[in-house]
Amino acid sequence: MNLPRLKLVSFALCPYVQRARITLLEKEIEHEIEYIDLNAPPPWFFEVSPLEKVPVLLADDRPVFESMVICEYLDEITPGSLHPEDAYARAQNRAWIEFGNDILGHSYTLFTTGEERKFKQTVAVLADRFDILEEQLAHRPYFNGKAFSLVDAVYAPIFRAYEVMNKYFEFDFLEDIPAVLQWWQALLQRASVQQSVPADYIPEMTAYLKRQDSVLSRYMTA
Ligand SMILES: N[C@@H](CCC(=O)N[C@@H](CS)C(=O)NCC(=O)O)C(=O)O
Repeated sequence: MNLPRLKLVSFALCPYVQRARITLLEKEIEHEIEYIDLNAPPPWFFEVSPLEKVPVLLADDRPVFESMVICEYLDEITPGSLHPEDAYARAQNRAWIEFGNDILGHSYTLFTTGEERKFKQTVAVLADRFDILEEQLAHRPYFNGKAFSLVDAVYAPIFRAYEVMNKYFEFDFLEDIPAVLQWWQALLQRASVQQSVPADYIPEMTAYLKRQDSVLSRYMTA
């Protein structure tokens, strides 16, 4: 494979970074990874990231931004595909990826809101989202069955973050979604998923959540 020199500009806890890294690992693509401090990014970061967000992929120093664009770019420049071959199935997968982005948005509110009312509302919204996901899951062990795909790469980081929160807060809705939980476990056992974060992810994520002046952080430190 004659690929560009690839560097993934990253933040250690970012779920959007993780999906790109999972894609790199699944497709066995040689790459470098550079973690930056999002609170004090290096000056060059502003030149390569128009929205000042990670991930950014540098391909022969040319930036590609937006995590799903990065995943699809990586998928396209390497043999085989992490998307289904059938166009309709691919469209469905992309729609469920959008749904995953929506879950991530609400999850961020869950991590950060300091208002009890907003926290409860967000738990209710997420319960609804996970119920919808439960209805949708028709295959095992991954979203499309045996073949791991980009939709799996998107949900694995979500489940990993919930795994950390679960130790401190009981999400009642998790009791009624057995298919999601099976998918969750299958993903967390996957080598690419395990290798997509630094070794200290759990303590770092725990510390990050506790640092927020949020309802969740109060549960975590109670
Ligand atoms: N839509 C973007 C979202 C990326 C994103 O929100 N990244 C966060 C870190 S997890 C970030 O860089 N935040 C910095 C900021 O908003 O200033 C993508 O999919 O790449």
